[in-house]
Amino acid sequence: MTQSISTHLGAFVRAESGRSPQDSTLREFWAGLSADVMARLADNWDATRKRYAEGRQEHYLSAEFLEGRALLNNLTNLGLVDEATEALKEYNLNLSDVLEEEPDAALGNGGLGRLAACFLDSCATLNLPVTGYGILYRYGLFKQTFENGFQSEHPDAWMEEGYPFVIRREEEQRQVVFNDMVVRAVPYDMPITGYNTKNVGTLRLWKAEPLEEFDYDAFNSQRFTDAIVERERVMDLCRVLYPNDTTFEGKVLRVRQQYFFTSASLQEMIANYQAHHGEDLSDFAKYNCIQLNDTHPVLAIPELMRLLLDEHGMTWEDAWEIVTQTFAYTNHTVLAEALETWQVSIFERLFPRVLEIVYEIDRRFRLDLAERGCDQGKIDYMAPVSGGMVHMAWLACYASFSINGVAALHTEIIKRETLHDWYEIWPERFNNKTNGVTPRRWLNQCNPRLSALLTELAGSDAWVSDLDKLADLEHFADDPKVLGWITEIKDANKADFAKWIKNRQGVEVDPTSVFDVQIKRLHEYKRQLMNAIYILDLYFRIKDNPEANWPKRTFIFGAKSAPGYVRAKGIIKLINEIARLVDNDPVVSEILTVVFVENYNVSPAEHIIPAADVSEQISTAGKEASGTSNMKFMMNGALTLGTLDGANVEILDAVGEDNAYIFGLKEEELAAYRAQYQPRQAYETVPGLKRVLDAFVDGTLDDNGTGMFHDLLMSLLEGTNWGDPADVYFVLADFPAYRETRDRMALDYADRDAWARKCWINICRSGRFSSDRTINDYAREVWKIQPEKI
Ligand code: Z2T
Repeated sequence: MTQSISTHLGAFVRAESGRSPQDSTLREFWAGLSADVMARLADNWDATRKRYAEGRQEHYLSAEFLEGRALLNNLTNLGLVDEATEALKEYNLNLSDVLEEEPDAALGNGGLGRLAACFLDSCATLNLPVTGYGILYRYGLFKQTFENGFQSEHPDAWMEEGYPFVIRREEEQRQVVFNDMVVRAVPYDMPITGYNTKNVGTLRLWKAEPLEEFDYDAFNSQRFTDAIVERERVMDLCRVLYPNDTTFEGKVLRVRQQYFFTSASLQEMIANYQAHHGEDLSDFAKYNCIQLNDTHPVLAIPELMRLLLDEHGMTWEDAWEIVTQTFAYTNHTVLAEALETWQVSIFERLFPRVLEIVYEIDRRFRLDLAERGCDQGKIDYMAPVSGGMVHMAWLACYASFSINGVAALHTEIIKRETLHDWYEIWPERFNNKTNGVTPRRWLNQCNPRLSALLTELAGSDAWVSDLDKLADLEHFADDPKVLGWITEIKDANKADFAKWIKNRQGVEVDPTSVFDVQIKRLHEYKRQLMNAIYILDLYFRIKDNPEANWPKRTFIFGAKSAPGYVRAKGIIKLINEIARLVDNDPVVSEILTVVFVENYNVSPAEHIIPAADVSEQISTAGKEASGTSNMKFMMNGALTLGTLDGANVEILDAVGEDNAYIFGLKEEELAAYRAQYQPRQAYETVPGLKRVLDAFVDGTLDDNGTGMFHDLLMSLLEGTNWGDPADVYFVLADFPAYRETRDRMALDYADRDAWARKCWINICRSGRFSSDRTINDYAREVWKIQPEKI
C-alpha cells in the first residue's frame, strides 16, 4: 500500500464507527488510523515470520510484556508521522490528541515487563530472529486512584473496547492439558516494528479458551449450567496479571498461567522445527534457544523434557542434552521474598507427569552432586525438590547453559551470595548483561525537541538506532549556544508537563522550579520513604527560616503498590499527606510542590521523564538489581541522585563523579554497618530527624486512624514481629548523606549553564544503556543468532 494516509483514513474511521468521520469520536479515529497501520505492515510482518521460521531463532519467554502504547511507535517506524498529522488536520484533529486515546497495554508490573518490551523493540530494529511469548491477560495491571490519599485499585480491561494491534491466529492454536482440564491456547500476535527496517517481529500472547463449544442438551439444565461454569473456569486462566513485582505468591492460578503459556509456546517451537527440519528432533537446540525471563517460565524446562520423552519418544539422556543446550536464565532480583517455590502438592494436582519429571531431574541432580563430592547438606539445599517444595530458580540454574544478572553489581552479588553454590560448580554459565532501554520510545518519541537537536547537531538521525553515535556530540558541552538550547528544551518540556498534569489532576506546578522525580514501583527497598522524610524535613526547615534562599522545587512521584503490600500503601498515604501539608501552608507552598501522579504507567512516564531535572535512584545498595528508569532519565538529560546500586554504578562509571550525585552506604559496607547500627540513635542525634519522625504520629499528619504512620515509624525504630531488625533498608543511616547531597544539588541547579553541561555529558554518554547494546550482547554471547534482514 503506497497511497497516503489521507486517502484511506476516512474509510478506516467509517469502518470503526459506522458513521461519517465528522461524527466519529477521537477514539474511533485512533482505531481507524491503527487499522491502517496494521494493513501497511502486514506483508512485511508475514515475510519476517516466514524467514525467521527457517533458521536459528531465539524465543523470549516472559510472563510480562509492558508494551504501553503502540500507535506512535508504529507510525514513527513506518515513517508515517507527518502523513498522519496532515491527514488528521483535514478533520481538524491533532495527532497527539488521537494518540492520547490509546490505552496502555500494561501486561506487566514494572521493570521486568518493560525490559521485555524494550528488548523486542531492539530485536526488531536489529533484524534479529526473536519472538516474544507471553499471556494475553484480560486485565492488565490495576488502575490506581487515590481516595483521600489512599491507593485504590480498579480493573484495567484494556481490550474491552477493541484493540487493533493484535491478530487472533485461530489456525495456530494448541492444546494444554492439565490433570483437571484441557485448555485451548489461542495465539494473539502483536507486530513489533523496528526503526529503519522492514523487519517486523512478533509478540505472541496466548489466550485460554474452552476446548470446544459445548453441545450439551439445553433442556438438561444441570449439565448445561455445569458446562457454563466449566467454560468460565478455563477462561479464568488468563483473566488477570498478578500485581506483585518482587514478592512471590504461591497461588494455583498463577502456576496454571505459567504452565499454560510455556507449554503452548514449546509445542509451537517443536511443530515449527518439524515443519522445517524434519521429524527427528535431535537438532532442536541447534535451531532454538529459549531465554527465561526470571523463573516465571521455568516450567518450560520439565515441560520440554515431557514433550521430548512422551510425545516424541526420546530417551532421557538425549532429551536432557537438548534441554541443557536450549535454556538460558535471567535473574532479576536478590530479594529472598521473590524466590518462587511451589508446593509439590500443587504440581501433583495440576500436572503429575511434570512433577514426575521434576523428581527425576532432582534424583539425577543429587547423584551428580554426590559424585562431585558435595556434602548432603549442600545437596539438600541446592536440590530442585526439597522440603515438599519445588525451587524454580534452582531448577533454572541446573538446566540452563547461561545464567545472567542484569547489571554488573547484581551479577557479582548473585555469584557471591544468591547463587554462590551454583557458581562454584558451574562458573562458566554465569555472565552479566546490563539492562538497557530503547532510545526509540525513551528518547526519539517521548522527547521530540531534544531529538531534533541531536539530529541537527549530528547531521542525521543515525543515533536513533546507534546510540553510541551521541559520543561524537560531547564536544558541544563547551558550546554556550548549545547549552542554552538544552536549557530551553528542558524548560519547554517542563511547561508541557505542567499543562499535562494540570489537565490530568488539576495540580499547578511551576516550570521554573527544579523537577525532582522518583517513578517506580512502591517498595521499601526503593526508599520512597527516605525521599518523603527529606521533603518533610525541608518543610520544617523552611518554616524555621522562611527568608533563607530556598530554591523552588517540585517533587514528583509515580508509584503503584502491590494491593496486599500494606506498608507500601502506608508510604503512598504518607506522601499524599505531606503533599497536602505543603500545599496548605501559605509560605512553604510558594517554594515547594509535591505531586503524586496517579496511575503511573508507561505513557505517563513518557510525559514525566523528558521534563525531569533530578532522577531519584536511591535504593539500598545491593537491592535494586539494575533499575531502568535511571537510564531513561540519563538519556533525557536528568542528573542522577543515587546510591551505588544496580546500574547506577555503571552510570557513574560512564559520566564520572562531576556529572552525577552519589551518596550513601556502599553494598560492601552494609554487613559491618548492620552489626553496630542503632536506628534509634540516628533518630535521637541526627538534626531534624526526630521532628520529622514524630510528625508521623503527633497529629501533624493524619492517617485517618489506620495506624499506618505509626507502623512506618515502628519499622524504622523497632523492627517487626517477624524478626526483621529495625530499619531493614538503612533509611535513617543514609538520610544525612542524602540530605546533604540533595540540598547541594538543588543549589547547583541555579547555575543553569553548568547544570546543562552535566546534562549534555549524561546524554552523550548514554549509548551503552541502549537496549540495542544489551541485545547485541545477548545475541552474540548467549543466543548465537545473526541478523536476518528481509
Ligand atoms: C521486576 O520488575 C524486577 C525484578 C523482579 O524480580 C520482578 C519484577 Cl516484576 C523477580 C525488576 C528489578 O527490580 C529491577 O531492578 C530491574 O531493573 C528490572 O527488573 C529489569 O531487570
